[in-house]
Amino acid sequence: MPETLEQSAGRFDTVLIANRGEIAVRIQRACRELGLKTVAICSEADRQAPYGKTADSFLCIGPSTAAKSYLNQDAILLAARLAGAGAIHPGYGFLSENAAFADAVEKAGLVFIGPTASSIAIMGDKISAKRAMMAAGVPCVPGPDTALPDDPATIERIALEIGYPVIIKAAGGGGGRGMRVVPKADVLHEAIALTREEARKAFGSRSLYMEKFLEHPRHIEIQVICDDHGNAVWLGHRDCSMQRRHQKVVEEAPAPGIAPDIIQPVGLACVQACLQIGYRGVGTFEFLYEDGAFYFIEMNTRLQVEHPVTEMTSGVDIVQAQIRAAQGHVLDLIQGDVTCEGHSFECRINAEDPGTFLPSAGVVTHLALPEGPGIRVDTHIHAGYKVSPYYDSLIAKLIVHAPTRAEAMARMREALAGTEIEGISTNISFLRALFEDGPFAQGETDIHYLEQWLKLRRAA
Ligand code: MV4
Repeated sequence: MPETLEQSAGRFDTVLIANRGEIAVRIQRACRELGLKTVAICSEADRQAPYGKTADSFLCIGPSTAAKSYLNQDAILLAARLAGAGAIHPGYGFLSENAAFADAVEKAGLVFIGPTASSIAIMGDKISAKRAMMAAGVPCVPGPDTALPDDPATIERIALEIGYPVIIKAAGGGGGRGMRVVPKADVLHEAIALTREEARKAFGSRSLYMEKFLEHPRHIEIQVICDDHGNAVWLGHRDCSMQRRHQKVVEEAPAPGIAPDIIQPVGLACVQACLQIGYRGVGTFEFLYEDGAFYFIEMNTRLQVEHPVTEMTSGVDIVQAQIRAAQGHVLDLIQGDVTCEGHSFECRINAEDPGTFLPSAGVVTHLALPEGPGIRVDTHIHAGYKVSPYYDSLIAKLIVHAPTRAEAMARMREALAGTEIEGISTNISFLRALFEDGPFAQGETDIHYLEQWLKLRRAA
């Protein structure tokens, strides 16, 4: 007899969390709330981490270097087998967008909490991603959805058709890696040669594509969640323009100043794209937004660092929804149920030198975290915690929610004032200054704003 829906749902009762830090804590909480048992893994540097003590089982899988622990696919699969896990949650970073890993997890008879390996592979190749989006009616940056040919004359013709300035991007890149702006025709071939060589070295593929270069866009994301039964919804949008060197610093939901009737068709097109490619779980569509228009650039097939701002405004627990989708459950909300209430900000608190931005390792000697209505802190640290130099410098996420954007900003100022971290350097003073900035308060900032602001502050 074929499996019924209810029999296929709940395919696992134990989840191995293949990650560390705040997101390991966050995923563990969601698993417990769903009645699932958890398996924590760690590297030697994280042996003392509290997330190990709160899990049902805890295994050290390798040395401190991520390549030998959190990126060691065989060690993670072995740990899952030893601990009796039926599923693996990859979190973000590490193996979360590795199609080969998703495939290996499924081949081992476990559930990968994320989309299929084939969805990950389609979105990992930025040209096939763009083709899928164009086919679904998602607005894209002007430029072909095919790889650049080798013939110089054809390349010149494509650039002229798009119109300078153009940008050359590696199909295997993304997140700001492997791209080069071409202001005018005289440097076109040189730019292509350089980017090809970088792409070959960094991504093992010389495949490139060309787009119109947008000079002053904002970075706006649309969050989707899909089940395995042909249901998908979008949960609203975020503005992630406040970034430095492709590292986001502050995120907010909703993106300020975007009229609902402008973004609605874009959100629906994202949902359509998900249905067309058979997408499962959570996903993020990244757009550039300039002069009132949206342009798709990339899709992220993982849970994102900034998911909390969407949780605050939509009321949906995105991590729980993601796990339930992986269990085979039917999505328990329809588009008509989705609302956006109030405004949310997230500040990423990093252990870093405020002047040089270099990571700052050491022991947290004193810690005070803010609390109160509309304040949430996602963190894995405590007084006495040792911040190791091996991993990302993110040590906490400060999230606020309030009825309006102005009130949410005031609440973040209050939350930042109540945050004290001693023993290591952090970016808290810099975040406090940013929340006093006029243009930011007006919601008038593009993707270049923060770097310009830092330059002015250094000069002052
Ligand atoms: C662009 C662009 C302008 N025009 N594409 C950088 C990260 C990667 N996701 C895509 N990126 C960009 N693509 C076109 N056609 C400018 C950027 C970009 C950027 C995008 C989002 C957030 C911050 C950014 C910082 C510099 C450049």
